[in-house]
Amino acid sequence: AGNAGSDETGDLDGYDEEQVRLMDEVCIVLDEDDKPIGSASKKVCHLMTNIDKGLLHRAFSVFLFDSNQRLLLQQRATEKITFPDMWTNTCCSHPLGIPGETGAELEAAVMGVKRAAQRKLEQELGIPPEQVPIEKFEFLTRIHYKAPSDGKWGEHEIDYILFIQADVDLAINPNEVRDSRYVSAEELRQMFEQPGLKFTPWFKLICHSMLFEWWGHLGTAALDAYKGEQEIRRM
Ligand code: DMA
Ligand code: MN
Repeated sequence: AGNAGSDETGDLDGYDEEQVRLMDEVCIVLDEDDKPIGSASKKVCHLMTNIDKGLLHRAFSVFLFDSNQRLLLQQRATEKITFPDMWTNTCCSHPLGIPGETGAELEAAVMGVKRAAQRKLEQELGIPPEQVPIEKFEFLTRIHYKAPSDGKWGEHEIDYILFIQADVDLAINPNEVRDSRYVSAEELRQMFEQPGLKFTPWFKLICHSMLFEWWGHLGTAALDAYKGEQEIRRM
């Protein structure tokens, strides 16, 4: 109980105290060409009432593979305000309006999301930053998508797709992550056949478009052709 989660409009009443606190993070607000046009709280950016008016922000999705080409998945914690309990890629979040994570031109923006990715891999999964050095991340492309969560909350993002191949130590933060597992491509395809499992909308979009093609080229020069795409994919 207590008032930690309350605000003027009561949007955050009843949610986990730590997740409510994180709703004060400052996200980067974008125009449709991924140019920063301002900032707004994580809470403001994820309310469907604002998304329905066109509010768009910057995000990233990390796909971490081990040296056996297996992808690390996570199941989001029950405490998450958006998309709780759903299976998804290794780690997702937002670059913040803080030094080092912002950027107007693509090159600076990519550097910013890589720094944010390293920060969140540690916060969500306990991965030591030195095991995921900035220069090991590969930027593939950007995906512009919109997805409601539960009616009140949702996503509307330009999502930077980052690959990294590294063998890491995990120390899961249970406030963020309920479960995790490494999967081969075949095992992930089988998970989609299991009726009880729910997946995040962005992970489904990426799986049903490019993921398996990219994954097939992991660790080979053929992946180079897919890196650093300039065009934003609209989904
Ligand atoms: C937001 O992820 C980013 C994408 C690509 C959906 P999230 O809800 O896991 O963010 P956070 O971990 O910061 O709550
Ligand atoms: Mn978001």
